[in-house]
Amino acid sequence: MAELKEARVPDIGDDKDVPVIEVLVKPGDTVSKDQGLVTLESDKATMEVPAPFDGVVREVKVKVGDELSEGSVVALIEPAAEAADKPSAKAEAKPAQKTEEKPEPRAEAAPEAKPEPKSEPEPKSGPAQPSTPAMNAGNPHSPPVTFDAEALMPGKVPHASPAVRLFARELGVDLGQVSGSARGGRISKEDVQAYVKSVMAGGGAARTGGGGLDLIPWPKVDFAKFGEVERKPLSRIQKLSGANLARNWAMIPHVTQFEDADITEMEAFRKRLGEENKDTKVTPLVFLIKAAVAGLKKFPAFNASLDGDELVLKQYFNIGIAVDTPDGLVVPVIRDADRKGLLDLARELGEISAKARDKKLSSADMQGGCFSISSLGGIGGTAFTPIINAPEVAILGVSRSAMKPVWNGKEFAPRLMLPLSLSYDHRVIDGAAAARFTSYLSQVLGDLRRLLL
Ligand code: CAO
Repeated sequence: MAELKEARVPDIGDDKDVPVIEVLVKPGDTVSKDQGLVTLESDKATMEVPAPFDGVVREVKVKVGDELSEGSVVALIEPAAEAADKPSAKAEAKPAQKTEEKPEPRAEAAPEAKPEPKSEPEPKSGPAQPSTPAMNAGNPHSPPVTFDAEALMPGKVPHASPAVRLFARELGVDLGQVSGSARGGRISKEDVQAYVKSVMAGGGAARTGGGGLDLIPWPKVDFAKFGEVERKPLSRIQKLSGANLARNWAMIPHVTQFEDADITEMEAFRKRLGEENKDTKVTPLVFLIKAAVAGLKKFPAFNASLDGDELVLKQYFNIGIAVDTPDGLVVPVIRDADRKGLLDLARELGEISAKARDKKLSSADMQGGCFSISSLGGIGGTAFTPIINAPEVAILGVSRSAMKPVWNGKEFAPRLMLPLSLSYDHRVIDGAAAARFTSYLSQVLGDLRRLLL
């Protein structure tokens, strides 16, 4: 057996007594030069101690929790025959010593090398190596390496070993988005895998692209422990709408404005219309579509979408209608609602509702919406907070009308009141504008002649 050589912790700058958090090799492992032997984690960063040459690990001298400083022996390695014959390999095998040479700063570790916040520093050249920033343990001329992770990655520095960082980088995962489940919140390979799975399943949508919500993992409960359960897969629509709703809820700053509209006169007119047009079902919703269009015309910010730093103001009036189907919620769109009369709208509403329930909607039927209405009036309730259908900026929720005593200045009079709940994107719409919008809707529904103005 060739002579065993020591692999030692190289110059790691000012860091001392740095704990071992991971032992990456065991006796008998064949290692190549620069392959990580153990991972150290200081207050600022994690770093690997690399093998100084090719060979076979014969003894590992440290365990997790040991605290190491420059020169500490990590392992005994039997150099590969070829490497052992090379004088340079022998030199490399010497214990790391401080060099008198003026060190050149390494590009990876230099504080001036400022990558984008939260992005992982890429190796300067060649294929990515597990050791970032590499410590050349065997080269006595290697400069001291400073591991100022804050300078490399300003803001939150995720705790993860270089191998996990490499793994994440290969998958394009921003470790800032991943919650660590290992000791001290450290991110393991399994955490990265779980994160990728949740994103693929739509559950991670809220955690990406939005500045990083630092959410704790979803609770895992063995429900069967507490009683009998049945498992039922989500429908395709539920999966799709769930992912959209979760993103919209997490990314849009929602505020909901409530208002009651006096629809006593409107209801009388609706009943008359119904009697005159027995083949068409005229529900309060068609009046709401008309009133919404009038509101969008008067308050163009509600008929807008955010596109980066710009607001896209639409000159058309397509209204999405939330339809409840046995498979979940869908939102078909009534196009050019401004050009359609109440009866046309009533017929179209009947058609799209039937199409939705018969699963015959195409994706084109659900595109191009400007503003949505979600009516639970046929079911009940007094108010709710609808979730905005991005990239729209507002949605109108409608609850069940009820007869209420309303003070008319002289006495309480019975009036049919319709509860409205307007959720809006506060990045685009201010509270005052929302209150004006709902007041306007209430006025229009209270006196339909206003639609003619
Ligand atoms: N107040 C009192 N009664 C109302 C009402 C209201 N605000 N809105 C509707 N009604 C009445 C209708 O007039 C109708 O009465 P009749 O049977 O006596 O004619 C009855 O309630 C049922 O109406 P409808 O629900 O069939 O029709 P609609 O035009 O109001 O709504 C549709 C159509 C497709 C929007 C609705 O069927 C639906 O799916 N609503 C659920 C939407 C939803 O799930 N939203 C939640 C999204 S967030 O999870």
